[in-house]
Amino acid sequence: MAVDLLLGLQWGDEGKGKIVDVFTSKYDIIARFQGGPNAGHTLVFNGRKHVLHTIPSGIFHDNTVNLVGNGVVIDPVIFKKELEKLDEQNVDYKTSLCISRKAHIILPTHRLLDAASETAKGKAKIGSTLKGIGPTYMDKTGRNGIRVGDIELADWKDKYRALANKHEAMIDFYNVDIEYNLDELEADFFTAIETLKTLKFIDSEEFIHQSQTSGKSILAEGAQGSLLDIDFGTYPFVTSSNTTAAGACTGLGVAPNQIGDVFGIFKAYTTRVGSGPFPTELFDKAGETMARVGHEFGATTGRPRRCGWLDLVALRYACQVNGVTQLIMMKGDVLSGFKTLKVCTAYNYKGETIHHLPYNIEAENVTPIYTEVKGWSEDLTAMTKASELPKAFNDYVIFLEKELNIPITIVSVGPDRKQTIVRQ
Ligand code: 2SA
Ligand code: MG
Repeated sequence: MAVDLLLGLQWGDEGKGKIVDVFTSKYDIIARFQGGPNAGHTLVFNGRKHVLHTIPSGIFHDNTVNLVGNGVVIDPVIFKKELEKLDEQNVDYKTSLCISRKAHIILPTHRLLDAASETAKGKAKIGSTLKGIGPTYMDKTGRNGIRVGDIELADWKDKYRALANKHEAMIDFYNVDIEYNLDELEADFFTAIETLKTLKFIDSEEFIHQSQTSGKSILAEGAQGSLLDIDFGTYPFVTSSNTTAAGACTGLGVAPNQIGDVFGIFKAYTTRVGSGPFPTELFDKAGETMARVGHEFGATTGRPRRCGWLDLVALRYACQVNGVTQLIMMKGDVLSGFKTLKVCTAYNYKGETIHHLPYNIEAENVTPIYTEVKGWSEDLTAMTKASELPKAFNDYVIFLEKELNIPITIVSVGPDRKQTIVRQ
């Protein structure tokens, strides 16, 4: 069976966790393929909020296998904390959670290097989540990393020591003020490694292949968003993995011709956390309203998210790069009460009107060109059927479908599992 993908099309925080949770009953396996504890996937059900970082969002369903794929980077300390939260809720993950032996491990010194690098950059910092993501992927591509499979081997601590020593020298090289006690960090790390070892480590590409052959349905769950992709995002203000569809192939071992539906998730407006260009960013009341009503704070770091109008130039680009087959629009409820809504349909790029994403989208080169559409005043949050949605809301959705030429099959009108409306 083909593997379906669920991907964020903007700068992350589109609501992937919620939709994976809603979709899970349709799939046998949910698999994460990139990123790590920089992700914050929020799920709300039975009146409770759950935030996952590394563990796939299918974990709250019985009978679903949750795979942490080879493309993911794992911080054992954060992973242990996530497991403890699941323990508190009596979630039995011993049989339903498995980890690829080829996933890379985030060391305490990777986190320190992330902090040192960001501090050294000063104003030019990426605004990373400081979870050690960049340095861990650097060691992966530099062929120095430690993988989950390594910790099953007798001599892995020698490799660890050599790498941690090198990292310490690199931290010194940055020559920035970073206080840390490596002995304490390592004590936590090695305890967490022992917890990790109690879980099921597998050769995940083989598992995926066998599952496909035996007719199991698989959903690959993306983290962050397409505009944070290391290749196609707003480099250097990106994360260090491929967040786009191709990342699912390399991060799980799925062949490109085995990809089925590609569900693309976007917010009815745009947000970004961390530094980097954001053409439709708002610095006025409208932006403040989106942030306040939409509770726009990072699920991992708590940082306030920057807000702005929907950018169709960027969204069209993300749809192209990912081969999106169905769109899911989130947070339409947040826009209730705006008399008119603006949608960016083109850019003025150095005086010329363009419809594609240029190499450089910094404010000095790009000014958004907006189309205004009518807003709606109705509260959408209690609506459960497509027939209840107000006309102006439907017109907004239809306008976007026409611009993007892809159907918007689901709209979400609130954070709860139940606040999800299938349109067609
Ligand atoms: P990193 O930590 O090296 O991956 O950071 C590099 C850039 O990627 C951004 N990034 C994110 N943007 C949105 N959401 C993310 N996850 C968390 C959430 C973020 C949080 O769900 O809210 O809590 O702050 C995420 N992860 C990485 C990051 O802001 C940098 O711009
Ligand atoms: Mg998030």
